[in-house]
Amino acid sequence: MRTFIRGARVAALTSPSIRFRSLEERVGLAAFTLLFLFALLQPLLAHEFKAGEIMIDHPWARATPAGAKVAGGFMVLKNMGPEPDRLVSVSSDFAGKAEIHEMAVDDKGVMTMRPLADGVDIPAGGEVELKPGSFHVMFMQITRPAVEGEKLKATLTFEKAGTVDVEFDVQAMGSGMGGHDHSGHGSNGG
Ligand SMILES: [Cu+2]
Repeated sequence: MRTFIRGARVAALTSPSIRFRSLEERVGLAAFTLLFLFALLQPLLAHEFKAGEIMIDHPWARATPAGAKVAGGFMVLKNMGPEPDRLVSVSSDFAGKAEIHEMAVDDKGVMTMRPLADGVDIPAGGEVELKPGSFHVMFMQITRPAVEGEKLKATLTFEKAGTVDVEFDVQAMGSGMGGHDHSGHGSNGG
């Protein structure tokens, strides 16, 4: 502690701009600045979770309008291991049920989506991105809107890596690319 304070005094003497600030003030200011920056950058910061060899990178869901019955969930799944794995199911208190969907353009050029009963493959040493217009988690039978800024707790189950609790950051409705519109799901809940 002694050395630290002596060091701080030297710094104070050699740096005119901070001469009149106490150590406490400066530490407080630094902490405040960091907190402020963190709050500012938070929506952009990736967050990640891990299950065995699988890294789950930045799960996020799109905010939904009032009355919506479904919400899309997205993330990047990275497989650090030598064996292929697979995301087989998702569950969340937020949704009556959740499915893993694939969105693709069929041979008539129409965008369609279908549930993947076996889930989605994550190749050994590779990754798969769940993103708007492609693979996604479909939260169905939701009873309230997903509000921008909140975190939705969910549980992912992998064939080999097992289950892991994650949080989906809810981001603005316009997030992501493309116009993946789930309104067609709403009437029949799936
Ligand atoms: Cu879908």
